[in-house]
Order: sequence, then structure tokens, then C-alpha cells
Amino acid sequence: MDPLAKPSKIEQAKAELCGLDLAPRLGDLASQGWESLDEATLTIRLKWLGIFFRPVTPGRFMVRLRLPNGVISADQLELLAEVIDRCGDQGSADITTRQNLQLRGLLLEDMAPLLQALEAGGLTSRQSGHDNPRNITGNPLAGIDPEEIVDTRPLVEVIQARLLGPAGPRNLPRKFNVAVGGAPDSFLLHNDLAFLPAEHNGQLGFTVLVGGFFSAQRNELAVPLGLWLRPEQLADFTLALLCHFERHGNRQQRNKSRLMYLIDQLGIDAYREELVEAFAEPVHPHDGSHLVSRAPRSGLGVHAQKQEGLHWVGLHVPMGRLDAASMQELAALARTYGSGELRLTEAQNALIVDVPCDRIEDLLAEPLLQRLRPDPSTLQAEAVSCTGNAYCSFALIPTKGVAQQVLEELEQRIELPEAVRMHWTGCPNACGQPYMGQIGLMGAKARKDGQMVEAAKIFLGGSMGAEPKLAELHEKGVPLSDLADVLELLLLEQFGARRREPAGF
Ligand code: SRM
Ligand code: SF4
Repeated sequence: MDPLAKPSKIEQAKAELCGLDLAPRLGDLASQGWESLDEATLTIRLKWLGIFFRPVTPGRFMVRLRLPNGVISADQLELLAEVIDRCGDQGSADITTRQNLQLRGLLLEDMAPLLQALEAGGLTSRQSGHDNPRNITGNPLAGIDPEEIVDTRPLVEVIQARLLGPAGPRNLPRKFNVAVGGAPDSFLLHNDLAFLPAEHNGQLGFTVLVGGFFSAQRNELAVPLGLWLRPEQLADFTLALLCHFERHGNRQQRNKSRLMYLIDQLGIDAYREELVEAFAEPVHPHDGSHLVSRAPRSGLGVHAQKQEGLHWVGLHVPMGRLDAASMQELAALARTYGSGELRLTEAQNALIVDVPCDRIEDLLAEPLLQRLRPDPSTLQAEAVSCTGNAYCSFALIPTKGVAQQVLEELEQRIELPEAVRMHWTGCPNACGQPYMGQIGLMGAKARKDGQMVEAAKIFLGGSMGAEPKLAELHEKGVPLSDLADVLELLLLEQFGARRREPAGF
């Protein structure tokens, strides 16, 4: 990195004014009207407050929350349902691939009251976008999981509090993903910083992995840093690592600014030494071995919790998209049948927790469960999809719509014995984590009959199991009109699918 090189335009905008300082001015900005805002405020700074300008729906903003560990209460879900309900037809919400929620259809004048309402409801959207530490993920079953190694909720909460607190970073060189594992199926290697449960001298703590990320340029799984930490050290260590990244990360080339590039530049040993010095607490060297050994459970259906007599009921949310009415109903069900708490998963589904045995049957008979099914088809069960071109200007295809349509078409044609993890994403930014799918699909363009048409690249072989592996390119551009046929063949030949008998046979 050339220290004399001029900082990028984005860096200049961030240095001029931190988006967090816009919070008290949101009312004024709204009275000016979004059209009069300068580009840096509209497209960069507002993201420090979790507010996203959507060029595809100008004037209708998206708000990305933070839901540490994917935990949300019925009251909070209801509050969010009311917010999008007020947006009429434009209002909706998406469960994201980081156990989180995004609200759509909001006006700039909604923002000041919304941020106040979020705070009053114990929620925040702060620093959820752009060059900030993103929603911190953990075991979606934390605290109720019979297979739990360690409850990730308090750890995730303390890390979030430290990062958003007064000493937390305000101007990172790039986005930053942190995750804490707590079960044998906590796959987290796509994060910049992942803590995986590990033993050291008979004591349970965490081994540290660094540098995982996906991008249009490069995709990497996190690598062992060679350190072991006690649980109570995670938050301060994360802060020290982020402060180091804030000082030393690349601010000249945005496409080389994720943490892995800094690790490449310093070398993992020198990087570790610098962190150990910055952290200034005793840490232990570690070989990186850990207690995570298999791909994440879907969590769908009825499962016994570790608390005797209680169950969680995992509901499939098609493509992670919710409307206000479904959110209200979901909140009401969580209150009526459970303890009033829900969990969101990276697979974009929702779990109702703490349901006593004698309430399960009634819950399963609720009309909402015909749409948000505990037992979706094996094709739908593990499908994940990014936003797509309905709201995202990077998208090359309408991801959620295409995914839903193709899967429904395939359901008519084939039977699949076991769920196949299909990850759909609209462009090479890979928000839908296509490299983690057994099948990954990515929006693309291809030529068909002499015309450029919407298409999908197909990736195969991603594994989140004991030997994690990123999926590799299999087809570089299948026109969307041929996609169901191509996937049908793939599922028949490689995933044990069988053709359905024609109707009336
Ligand atoms: Fe993402 C940018 C949506 C998870 C990699 N991502 C975007 C933007 C903000 C682009 C934009 O301004 O339109 C998308 C907003 C669209 C919208 O209106 O919803 C967007 N990303 C999403 C979400 C909503 C996809 C989803 O449907 O679930 C996910 C929100 C997570 C959250 O709650 O915070 C989301 N994005 C991811 C992930 C997956 C993950 O975190 O596990 C990745 C890959 C992992 C990673 O970051 O290393 C991801 N998003 C990107 C990138 C490429 C980053 C890079 O280093 O180049 C971009 C583009 C960028 O940052 O320049 C991007
Ligand atoms: Fe948008 Fe591309 Fe991310 Fe999909 S993968 S949400 S299209 S940036």
C-alpha cells in the first residue's frame, strides 16, 4: 500500500463527517427532502444509522436492524410490523443471511421517530451498514439447544455493546463480520472474525479464526490465528482487533480492504504478534482445533429443547420475506404458545421457542403455519436468497422471485429425498452466500438465441461440514428460462432426486 496515495472518495466523505453525527439532524434532513441531500450523505453516511437509500425505489428507504444472535421478542416484532404496516403496499421485511431483519418502504420523515421507537423497544439499527461491524451472529438455538457447547447470547451481546460503545470504531476501512459459535454445527468461516468453541488445558474457551469473506474479487474461509481466549476476553479482543484494523487497513483500494488483505500484507505471524501487543492481556497459543464438526441444522419442525417439556418450532419463511400481517401473527403465536421469544436463522427462517408439549398440536394447527410451514418440501427447506433487483441496484436478476418460481416448478417435477442447501444470490457480491451451498446460484447474463438474457451461474460442492469447502463454478451462464431444466437434471444425477409420476398415472 502506498502511504502517499490519495484516499478514495468514500474515505474523504467519511473523514469529513461521521454518519453517526447525523442522528440528531434526521428531522432537518427530512424537511429538506431526500432529493436535496448530497450524494455522500444519501448513499454513505446514513448507513451509519442503518438507513439505506434504494435507487430502485427512490424516496422509499430500507432500514437494517441489528439483532444480536438473531434473538427478537414478540413485542419487538410487533413494533416492527406496525412500522411496515404504515408503509402500506410498499412495506415489507426480510430476514437476512446474518440472522437479522431489514424493513422496507420507509420515508425519510419516518426515520427520526423510528430510531426513537427502536431505542425505546430495546432495538437499534446503528452501524448496520457500510464500513461498520455488522450484526453479530451466534447459535440461533443458544440457551435452548440440547447440543449446546456454550451459550453464545451473552457473549454476542457484550461484543455488540463494546463495539457500539464510546470506544468502538466509527470509521473502519471496510465492513466487518463477527460471529461466535456455540454448537457442533456453528459454521462461521465466512466471517472476518470467528470465535469457535475450543478446549485448552481442559478449559472451555474459543479459538480465533480470521479473514473469512466473500466478494466479487475473492472468497476466503477464515484461517486460524493461533490464539485461544477465555469467554470473558472475546469482547475486548474484538475491540482491540477492530481498532488495529481501523488504524492499519487499506483505505486506498476498497476492493483490497477486507481484513484478509491486511493479514496477507503482514503475514499471519506478524499480524498475531501485533494483536497480542494491542490486546495487552495474557492469551494462549493454540493450534486452531475446535469443537465444530458439521453443517448447521435447519432447525425447522418441532424439536425438544434442553429444558425438559419445552420445544422450539422452526418455521420456514419462503425466501425470508415477511409482510406486516405475518409478523403480527408470528408475534402473537410466540406469545400464545411460547415464552414470547423468537429466533432468526442465517437460513432466513424463524423459530418460536419455549413451547410446552401440550401446546404443540394447537400451534401446528394455526392457519399461519400453512404459509410458514414447519415441514416445507426438501427443495424449499434449505433455500436461501438475497434481495435481488426489486430493491438492490447491483442485482442482475430478481433473485427471490426466480428462486421461488424455479423451486415451485421443480417441486412439480421431482421428489428429493433429503434437503439440498441451495443458496441464491443476485450478483458476485455473494450476499446469499452461494459458495456455502451444495448448489450455489448467482445472477449473471448469457446469450440465448442471439440476445443477452438474464441468467445464473451455477456453483457446486460447497460444504459447511467437518471439511469446509467453497463451492466451485460448474456452469457460467444458464438462461433463467432454462434454469429449472438444468437444475432438474443436476438434482436427478447428483442429489438422488426422482421424477414424479405424471398426474393420473
Ligand atoms: Fe450484502 C452489499 C444485502 C449479507 C457481501 N448487501 C449489499 C447491499 C447493501 C448493496 C446495496 O446497497 O444495495 C445489499 C442491500 C440490498 C437490499 O436492499 O436488501 C446487501 N447483504 C445483503 C442482505 C440483506 C442479503 C439477504 O437478503 O440476506 C444481507 C444483510 C446481512 C445483515 O443483516 O447485515 C447481506 N452481504 C451479506 C453477506 C453474507 C454474510 O454476511 O454472511 C455477504 C458475504 C460475506 C461478506 O461480507 O464477506 C455480503 N454485500 C456484500 C458485499 C461484498 C463485500 C465485499 O467485500 O466486496 C457488498 C458490496 C460492498 O460492500 O461493496 C454487499
Ligand atoms: Fe444485492 Fe448482489 Fe447482495 Fe444480492 S448479492 S443483495 S444482488 S449486492
